Amino acid sequence: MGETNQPSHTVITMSTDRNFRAQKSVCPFCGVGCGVEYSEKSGKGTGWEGPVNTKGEMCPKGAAAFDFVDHEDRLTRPMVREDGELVPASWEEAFERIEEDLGSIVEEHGADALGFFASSNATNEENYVYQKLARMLGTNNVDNCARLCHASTVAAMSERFGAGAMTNTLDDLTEADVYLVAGANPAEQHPVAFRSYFLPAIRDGGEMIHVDPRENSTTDAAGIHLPVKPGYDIPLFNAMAAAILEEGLEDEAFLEERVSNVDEFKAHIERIDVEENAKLAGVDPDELREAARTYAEADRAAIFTGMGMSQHHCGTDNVHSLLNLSLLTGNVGRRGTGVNPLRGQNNVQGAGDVGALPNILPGYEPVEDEAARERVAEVWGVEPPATPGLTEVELTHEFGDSVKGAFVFAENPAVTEPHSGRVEEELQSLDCLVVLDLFETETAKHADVLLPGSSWAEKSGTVTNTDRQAIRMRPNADLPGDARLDLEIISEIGARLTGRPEAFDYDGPEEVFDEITDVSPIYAGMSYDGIGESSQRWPFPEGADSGTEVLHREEFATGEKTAPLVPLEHVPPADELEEDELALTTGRVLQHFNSGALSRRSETLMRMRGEDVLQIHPDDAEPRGIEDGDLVRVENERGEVEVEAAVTPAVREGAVFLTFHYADPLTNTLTGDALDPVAKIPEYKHSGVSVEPVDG
Ligand SMILES: Nc1nc2c(c(=O)[nH]1)N[C@H]1C(S)=C(S)[C@@H](COP(=O)(O)OP(=O)(O)OC[C@H]3O[C@@H](n4cnc5c(=O)[nH]c(N)nc54)[C@H](O)[C@@H]3O)O[C@H]1N2
Ligand SMILES: Nc1nc2c(c(=O)[nH]1)N[C@H]1C(S)=C(S)[C@@H](COP(=O)(O)OP(=O)(O)OC[C@H]3O[C@@H](n4cnc5c(=O)[nH]c(N)nc54)[C@H](O)[C@@H]3O)O[C@H]1N2
Ligand code: SF4
Ligand SMILES: [Mo]
Repeated sequence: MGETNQPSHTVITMSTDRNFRAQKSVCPFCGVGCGVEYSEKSGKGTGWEGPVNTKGEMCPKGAAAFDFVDHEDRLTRPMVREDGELVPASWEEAFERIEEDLGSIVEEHGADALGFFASSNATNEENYVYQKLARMLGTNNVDNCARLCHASTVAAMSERFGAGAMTNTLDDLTEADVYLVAGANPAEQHPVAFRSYFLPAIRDGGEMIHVDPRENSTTDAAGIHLPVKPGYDIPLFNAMAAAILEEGLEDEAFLEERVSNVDEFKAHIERIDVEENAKLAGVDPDELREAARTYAEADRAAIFTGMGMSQHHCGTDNVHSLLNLSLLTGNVGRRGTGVNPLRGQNNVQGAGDVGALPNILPGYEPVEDEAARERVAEVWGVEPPATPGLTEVELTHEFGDSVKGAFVFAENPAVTEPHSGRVEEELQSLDCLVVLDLFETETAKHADVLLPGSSWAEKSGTVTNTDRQAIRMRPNADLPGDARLDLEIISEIGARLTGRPEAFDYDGPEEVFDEITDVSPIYAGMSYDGIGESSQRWPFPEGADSGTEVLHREEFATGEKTAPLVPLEHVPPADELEEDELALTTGRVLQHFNSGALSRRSETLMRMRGEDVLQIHPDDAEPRGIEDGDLVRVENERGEVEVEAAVTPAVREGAVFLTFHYADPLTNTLTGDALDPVAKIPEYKHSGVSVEPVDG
């Protein structure tokens, strides 16, 4: 299987000559989806002129994308746990152990006693075969870390617009006059999209409004910054809606034609006091009004939304509050407008598209839909189960109870799920944990079977980027040691566990992609060859010439002409702040990536940004006797971490900020169990903590 990879061989030590070569592939990091390939000259990643980075642009992570590929920590042979220790094993021994251990759990307790963690870091083909494996075994317990990411955005947008994805494309968004960026920091997290698409438009006269408790590199480009208190976005956006209605800036014609529930919404918003809500949200009322005017008066205004909105226990309602603004002002269904979630990893969009979610089949067809299940059954020979499975954090919480065994593919929940102390105990309580990764991660330390997979640089397949473009990856290196292709490993496990090898007998990713186009209506018109060295965008129905760029033009993807306005109330954060406590919010920096499994293994990136620091405002530091560079203890009832303080007015007073890129300090020790009731996304962006000097 695979285009130019060797079949797996028995070399145990890392090969020094991995036959690195340049072939057009896709950056393994963020959802922008830049074309990256190996450079003979530098031994680093270099950009090719891809569908998104059309001039070959890249950020520092793209250049460092090969650093971890031949890192000495790479797993090069399977390991199985014997007498408490992970010891080397042959592939046959590892597969037999999985067959026996996961197989006997299914026999004894049923397939719902297993949990399958799919991966936003892996290709469409790998995720598709992975969810097929779970569903053919008889469980919908399959999810990916889109759950921790934009699950709330997808829930709100699917409900009202009928599609949980960017309404527009990076290209047409350069035509926007105003960018409202809420809870996102694209200058650091989506650098090429920011620098090549938005920044030129802003320099050309576009205006940016940034809603973020911190000033960061994105704020530098913003004319208006609303430093909202973490967790107080609904009062803020309700107040913007109220200011728009007070000043008569709504788009009456659009409301008439394309929007429902207008009167009820107006009645709700009329009761809102702009000044009071601004105060509650911690922002200046005049600036809030100015932001409302700027957004509503623009000919084309586009919203970008990120983790600051989605990762709250009211994440779905947070996003609803943005959808209200776009509908109220007629900013949807046209170029340069819409509501645009900037997606996380290079394939978080695709992992959901191909069905690695517990409630939907490939193409976002609900598992409860009998016709959709029958369509899938025609291709698989087995009908998927009809009841939605458990979501990622729910699954972890069931470990040791109803869920006895788990398969974790290319995720590192021991670092990235909330309330790490609890996660660690839960991982430990499984009868069998199978991990497929590149490294012996913090999660892999709990594995009973640890499988050495293929990195981005060794595989072929497709990934779907933030603006819905499927792009192809091609191998730039041979596999290290005895490692195998992820697709081959998942297919082998599928064949063995389901006892239906014919359903997992693929001649490489192209054949899998063909099956995806058979099963998933939104990919139906695409083809592997058609993508070639370019891209294809969904929705791409059978028989169409190309995919759709701007969604919801004449009607919404729900099939309705109108979408409703939704009245919303403020939802207080789950952690009530006790006296002296500060609101901890968490997030990212340019040089690191998620659990750090990859970025912490790049010398270049580590040199650019070493240890983690706690951002704290001078007015919060001073009374606590904290000075810049002091070691501080950050603590709550769930645990504590020690970290250096960076005293800076960049973070608003009352809030502190940590990244979650390190196993030490393990930031998620402090985050809590609260989940959004609809999307089941954790509240990563608000935890009550005390902060004090370590020697104080
Ligand atoms: N360099 C880098 N790039 C990445 C990643 C990475 O780890 N490193 N990860 C990728 C992934 S998986 C994702 S999901 C994306 C995420 O990309 P972003 O959404 O940009 O990620 P975050 O930094 O988590 O959060 C964005 C901003 O939300 C702000 N914020 C915190 N709390 C609140 C709040 O209550 N309200 C509001 N309005 N804002 C708040 C934070 O201060 C932060 O600046 O990035 C992707 N790209
Ligand atoms: N406090 C806090 N926590 C958060 C967040 C936050 O903002 N704050 N953000 C959340 C979000 S948005 C996300 S997306 C999650 C991310 O959570 P995770 O997905 O758990 O984090 P990653 O570091 O991306 O994990 C990727 C793992 O896959 C492995 N890997 C990478 N590529 C491959 C491959 O091709 N094959 C194989 N076999 N393995 C591979 C890597 O070695 C690594 O162990 O974290 C969440 N956690
Ligand atoms: S912007 Fe994203 S996709 Fe592009 S090089 Fe940087 S991390 Fe990779
Ligand atoms: Mo994410």
